[in-house]
Amino acid sequence: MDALSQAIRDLDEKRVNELVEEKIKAGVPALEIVKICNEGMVSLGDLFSEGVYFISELIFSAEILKGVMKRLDPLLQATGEGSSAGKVVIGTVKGDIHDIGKNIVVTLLRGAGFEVVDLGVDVPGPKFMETVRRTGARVLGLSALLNLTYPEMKAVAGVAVTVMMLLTVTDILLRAGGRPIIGTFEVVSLLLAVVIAFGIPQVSLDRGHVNMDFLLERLSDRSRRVMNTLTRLFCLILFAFIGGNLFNVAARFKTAGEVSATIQLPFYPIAYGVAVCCLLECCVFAYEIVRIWRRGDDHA
Ligand code: B12
Repeated sequence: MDALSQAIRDLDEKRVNELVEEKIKAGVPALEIVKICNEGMVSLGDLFSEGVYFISELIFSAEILKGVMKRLDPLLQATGEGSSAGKVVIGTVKGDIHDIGKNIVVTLLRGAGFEVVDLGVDVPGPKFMETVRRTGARVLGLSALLNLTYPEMKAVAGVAVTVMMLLTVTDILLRAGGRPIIGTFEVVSLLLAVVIAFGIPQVSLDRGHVNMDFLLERLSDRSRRVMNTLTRLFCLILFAFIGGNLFNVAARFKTAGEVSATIQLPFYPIAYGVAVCCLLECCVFAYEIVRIWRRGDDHA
């Protein structure tokens, strides 16, 4: 572990600041310093979940990191190209107040020329949807560090399903009168991608997928855990592969300016959203693997 990560984990604020200065002087990119700090925060978080640290230490760690971010912010902003790249709505979902990571993303997006509408923390699902509609933003970023908040992401999927249903029903009714809503098919197809992508992490966490328990139940406890670990690992690799590829596809859509046939909806924001959700799904699988071995949850 890097000395800076260690100093963060040990809550040694003075040393953290010294090491950050040293790294800046040595020409280490600001984003790389953030990454190193993040490793320290993850390790500190583990100590918290093991009961070694308490909430007071967590709060102190946040203060240390906020100090570091104050120093790094101008450097992060300078990494951008400065062109106007589009509008992004972002926020931390309801029930969650973690915002250090989200603020870094905001800084980077602004630095890269995006116009960012930051809704802050503890933001309810409908507020996200309303802001996207009002601002016409093409990218929506949801930040969530607590597992408990996945239902809020599911709520975004829920709103998308409702819009799909209303649109479809209205379109059918208007079609009867010879006045269909142009573009219904395209909007519904894209919303379907949103529904699947934003719903899938919660489905995995709830184990809402189809399981073949009747086979697993015949195995010994250890073999069952190994089997469960292997399936999660396989899914993790699969989703990482799909997510990675989708980022490339989204970038290609963006460069090529790919839009839908009738109402010219751009494809790339949806592709980016689905890619991010695939990576989130990887986190769920990684968490499941830890859970299988940590808590002896053999049916995980
Ligand atoms: C600091 C911290 C706090 C601070 C937060 C201060 C703040 N203003 O943000 C305080 C003390 C308030 C806090 C409170 C709690 N915390 Co806390 N916290 C942490 C800790 C140690 C670090 C988080 C952090 O800032 N990391 C550094 C940043 C740079 O990384 P990041 O947030 O991951 O962000 C990066 C990426 O995720 C990504 N990213 C983030 N957002 C977005 C958004 C988009 C759109 C994109 C593309 C990318 C992106 O980019 C960022 C830059 O690389 C983590 C440990 C961990 N493993 O993360 C626990 C952790 C998240 N906390 C945890 C818990 C349990 C809590 C509490 C419930 C504790 C309690 N008993 O009260 C409360 C919950 C309060 C609430 N309702 O939200 C658990 C969550 C467990 C879980 N999975 O559900 C963790 C994992 C600790 C642990 N191992 O147990 N916490």
